[in-house]
Amino acid sequence: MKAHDGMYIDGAWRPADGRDTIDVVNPADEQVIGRVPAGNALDVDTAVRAARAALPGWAATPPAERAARLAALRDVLVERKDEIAETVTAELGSPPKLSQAVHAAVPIAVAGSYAELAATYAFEEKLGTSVVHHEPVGVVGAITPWNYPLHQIVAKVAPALAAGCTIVLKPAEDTPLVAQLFAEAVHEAGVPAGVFNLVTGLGPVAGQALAEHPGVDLVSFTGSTAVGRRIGATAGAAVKRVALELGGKSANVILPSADLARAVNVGVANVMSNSGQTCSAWTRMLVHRDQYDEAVSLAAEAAAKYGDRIGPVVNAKQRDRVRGYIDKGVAEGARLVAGGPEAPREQGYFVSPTVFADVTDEMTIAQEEIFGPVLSILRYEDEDDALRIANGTVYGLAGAVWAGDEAEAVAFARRMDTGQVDINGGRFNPLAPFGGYKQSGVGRELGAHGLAEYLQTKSLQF
Ligand code: TXE
Repeated sequence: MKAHDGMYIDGAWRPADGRDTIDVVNPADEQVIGRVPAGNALDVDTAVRAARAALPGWAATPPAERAARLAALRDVLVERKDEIAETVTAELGSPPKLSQAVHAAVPIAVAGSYAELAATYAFEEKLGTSVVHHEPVGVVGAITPWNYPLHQIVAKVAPALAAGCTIVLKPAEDTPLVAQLFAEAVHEAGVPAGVFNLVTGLGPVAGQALAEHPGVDLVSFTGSTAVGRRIGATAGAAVKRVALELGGKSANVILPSADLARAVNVGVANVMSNSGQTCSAWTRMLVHRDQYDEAVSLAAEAAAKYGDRIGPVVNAKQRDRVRGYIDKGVAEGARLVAGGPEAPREQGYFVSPTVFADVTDEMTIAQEEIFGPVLSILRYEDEDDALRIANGTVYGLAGAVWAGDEAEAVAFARRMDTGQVDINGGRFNPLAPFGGYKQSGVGRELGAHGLAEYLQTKSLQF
């Protein structure tokens, strides 16, 4: 695969200061497919300085022109859609169909939505006798994970560009190639030098240097709760803005009036898609005790059909982590009805689609984010019991409710402590805010709410 051996800083590919490199590995066959530089603190500093220097010019660029650059960026992503999908398949291991339909298509939709929002957003509003200006926060340090590698980048960079911020991106070390492709696209779209900068590197080195850099005004992070907590603490100590998109343990609540077979099948597909590496995945299925046995057999049957078609997980560490949770589920007394413990394969970081029945609320697999193709099915007695279980984790990112009638599902969803709920299946909407209640994070991404994260307000009093 094509890989740059430098960093994209101030509008050009420049040699890295650090001599270290990172091997990019295809998780399906464990072959090295590329090598990128591992940036150090000096590389981060060079990028932040470029972003600071470009800030006044980009912040003063009229929103209509920023919108035009975003529309051009969307167009380049459309032209290079196949290349994006192939790159994500190579470095993440996702099946080609998913790479096209989600990993390439969703960022294109999000870039398009921000091209429109930049043109139409009320950056200035009159409130009584005051005029309020919504101004860019400044230099953004964006740190992204590997699970939806391009989406996670675009969900931060597009609103930041729309707002008039400049950016330094540190993408995940497992998936830097699509980040390099994105930097090329930004360049082709005519975004001025220094507005967007890319530093590839390791989290504890380049990521940490970016999160701690005094020249960064806002850190936007998506990843593990452990790292997010530290980044939040660092930002708090420096009194700087921070946005955190962290883990989830979302509940899929199937009310007795729902179409059970559809709810179970869509629920299983939701967890297995992207090999379970989705922060909003509905990893806990909640079923009424009278329908429990039927739901379990439907779920077991659905999961068995997927096999290795779901693709591998991203690396050996994640595979071992997921397998560790499967072992724990067995040890704590949950009943395996699909998949389960297995020895590492000769090639590829595969984990079989796994379903646990008889999972109870206090089990580790019902509480902790597994981030693999593992579904837990829990039994509830009545609606209040379902709500207690649904709300009974430290997380609150997403969820789903199924019912025969939409109003019944909505009434339940309103009682859930979570940032997003899919009603009878739901569908992706790039304008709807996405983000967590409780320990799932701080702030929102996507749509106008996502744009607001990158703005600060100034009131002019008359
Ligand atoms: O995450 P990390 P990992 C969860 C999921 C998964 C677990 C571990 O449960 O199993 O996290 O994944 C950068 N300072 N999610 O280890 O380490 C790192 O380089 C600054 C949920 O891959 O948090 C990468 O760019 N940055 C999730 C990014 O943080 C640091 C998506 C995420 O990596 C850093 C991914 C540091 N000290 C994992 N250490 C979601 N919410 O979607 C690492 N990084």
